[in-house]
Amino acid sequence: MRRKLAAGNWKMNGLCADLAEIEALAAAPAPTQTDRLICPPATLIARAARIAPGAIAIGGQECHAMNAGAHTGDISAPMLADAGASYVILGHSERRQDHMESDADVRAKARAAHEAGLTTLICVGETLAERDAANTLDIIGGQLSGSVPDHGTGENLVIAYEPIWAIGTGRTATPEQIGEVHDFIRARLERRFGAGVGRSVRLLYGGSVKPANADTIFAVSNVDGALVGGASLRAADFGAIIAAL
Ligand code: G2H
Repeated sequence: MRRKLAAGNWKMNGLCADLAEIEALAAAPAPTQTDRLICPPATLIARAARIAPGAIAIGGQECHAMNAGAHTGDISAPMLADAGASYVILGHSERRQDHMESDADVRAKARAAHEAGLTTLICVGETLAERDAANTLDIIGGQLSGSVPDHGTGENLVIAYEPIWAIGTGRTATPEQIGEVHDFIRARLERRFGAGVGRSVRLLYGGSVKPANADTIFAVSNVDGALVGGASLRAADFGAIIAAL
């Protein structure tokens, strides 16, 4: 039985005052079957991790493939762990697009993150042009083979399916579109890692998830939770999404 996961991706949003939203989330009734995760900007990780350890997990939004060295402006997986993070988002489409991250980059970062004891939340997703050309499953399959390292387990790996055309646009994929891709990802993981591991990896949907559409999305097969951007910034909205899980 997979636990549910509600993951908030604050992206480049959040100042010290916004830590109050994590406090408010921690004060809300704790769902028994659901893990709650906030990935704030790196500047807030250490403080966020001290708010409610055990109740609200904290994650980074990115890490370098090397553990240390001359890489100005970068942050390593051991640094994230040292600051109190237990997860890291990798391969988000905004990173793939803005920082030219390839599948091989994501895989190398994931390896470093696993060595540091972090759970990786690896993102995959197609563009609108790829969907319109009926290439969605090929694209997702390629990203999975290229980005996910060989030693994935139910504990160190979470996959987030985020159709790029649904991110921050207010457009969500239909339940049928989500179900088709999530079932495909599950089958691919089972084939690669065996049924035991393949069935234990949690699959999240991301892309304009909101309180108003959470129920519909969470009813889809093989959806174990959500990676939420804009609607995770306020505890009231994120709490409502968590309650729907
Ligand atoms: C997709 C998602 C979180 P939003 O990027 O990763 O953001 O919910 O704002 O579409």
